[in-house]
Amino acid sequence: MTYINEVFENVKNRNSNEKEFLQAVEEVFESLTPVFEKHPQYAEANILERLCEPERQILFRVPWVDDSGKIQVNRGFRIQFNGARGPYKGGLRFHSSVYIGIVKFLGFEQIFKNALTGLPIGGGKGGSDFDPKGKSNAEVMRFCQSFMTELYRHIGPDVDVPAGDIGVGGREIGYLYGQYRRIKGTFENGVLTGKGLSYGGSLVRTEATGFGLLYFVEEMLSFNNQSLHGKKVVISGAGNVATYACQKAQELGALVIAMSDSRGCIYDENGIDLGLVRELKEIKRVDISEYLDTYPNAEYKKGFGSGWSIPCDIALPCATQNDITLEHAKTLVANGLLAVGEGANMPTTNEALQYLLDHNILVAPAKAANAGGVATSALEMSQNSMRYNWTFEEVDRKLKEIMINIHKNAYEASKEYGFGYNLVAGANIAGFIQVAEAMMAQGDY
Ligand code: NDP
Ligand code: 2IT
Repeated sequence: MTYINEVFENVKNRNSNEKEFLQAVEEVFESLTPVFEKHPQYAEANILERLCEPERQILFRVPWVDDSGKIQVNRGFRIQFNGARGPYKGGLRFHSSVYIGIVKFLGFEQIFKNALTGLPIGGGKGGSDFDPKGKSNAEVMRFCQSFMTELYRHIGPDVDVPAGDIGVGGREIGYLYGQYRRIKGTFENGVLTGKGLSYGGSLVRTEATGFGLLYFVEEMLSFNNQSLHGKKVVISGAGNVATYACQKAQELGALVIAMSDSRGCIYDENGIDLGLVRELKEIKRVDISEYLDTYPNAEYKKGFGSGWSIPCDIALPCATQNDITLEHAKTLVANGLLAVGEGANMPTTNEALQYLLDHNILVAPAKAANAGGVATSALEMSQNSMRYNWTFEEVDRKLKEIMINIHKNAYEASKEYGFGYNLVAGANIAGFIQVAEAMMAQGDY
């Protein structure tokens, strides 16, 4: 058995109940054979087994009082996966599906993504099985305060810097920071990113993941003599990543014809009215199907994943993991798909990903394509350290440069290790080598 297969068997045995984590590990390992052939020292140092075991896993109780006076209990997680390149960095996800396997898959992906940004950040992730849906503002605040009452002792601007993810946006980050400041008695705002502008947030952080995704996709298309102009785009999700992906796609001349939420998808062949989607999902927090009250000629397709049956040139999954299945991939390809840009983390199953690559679809993989969010978080940390703010244009320019650079590094790694133009393999390899080198240099046994 090769070293890589041997480690994967061990990881499977040790984490047999964590299917999302195993999926993420397998996807990375599939790219690494030529790397281990060229660098046998990584196997000698048993880098892979070390990489798959988090440096630290924190699990905690989060008790809080709901509006009726009843005490509720949720689970809190923070996984400090790999700190070889910098303070642990990665978001918090609040969603009823959160368990250790989800946090570990996200943390594992984050290690390589963060390395790809070229900025000094390690990999981590956290969250809770708390479901913010249907909770009052006061309940969300009390939950966030209780969550931070335990988390604060494990994080810090040079230790571990959480941010948002599904279910955690500007409101939640504000409540989390308020509690951190109250407990610590210092204004250490570099401890969280995605903050509001009034207390040290960075311009462009809100838009960064969606904008960065489109900068990356634009670069990938232009490298292949294509462009976004006039392309039909289907986006899944209607949250932070999806809305700013939609905005930038429209600005770059694409026609976004569909968006979705967890219950279904709206299809508007004249082009999605993003202002209305934002009003429904961000302000009113209602079902996306209400889009049809204003645009009765649009179509509503029930069910998660229903958007992938709509013929399009570019698919941008921006909702959650395992959104594009093999069946969806077959339909998309049969309908003439050109490219996929992964805004969400691991939105494509491994079988679907292989099918897309086998059919010469251009794939912008999540680790590379959605790295603009965390890269801008790192820029927020820099600004907090300097106690200074860059302008919107300055941060946006840096974000674009970073995305173009990630594309270049992923392509070059892919070419160097015999994968041609395969950004999935290239991103895995380029990210892995950065982390492996930092671990080797530090001994880190
Ligand atoms: P949000 O909570 O803002 O939005 C999530 C969107 O996805 C909502 O529209 C939600 O619908 C929809 N959705 C559909 N199915 C599911 C499901 N099963 N679980 C959760 N959401 C679902 O999250 P973000 O936009 O921040 O994150 C989207 C994806 O992007 C995630 O994979 C995240 O890890 C990734 N990501 C986020 C970054 C960030 O900076 N925020 C950075 C990099 C990646 P509904 O309204 O019905 O819940
Ligand atoms: O998946 C991700 O990269 C994020 N949710 C953003 C993490 C961050 O620290 O900004």
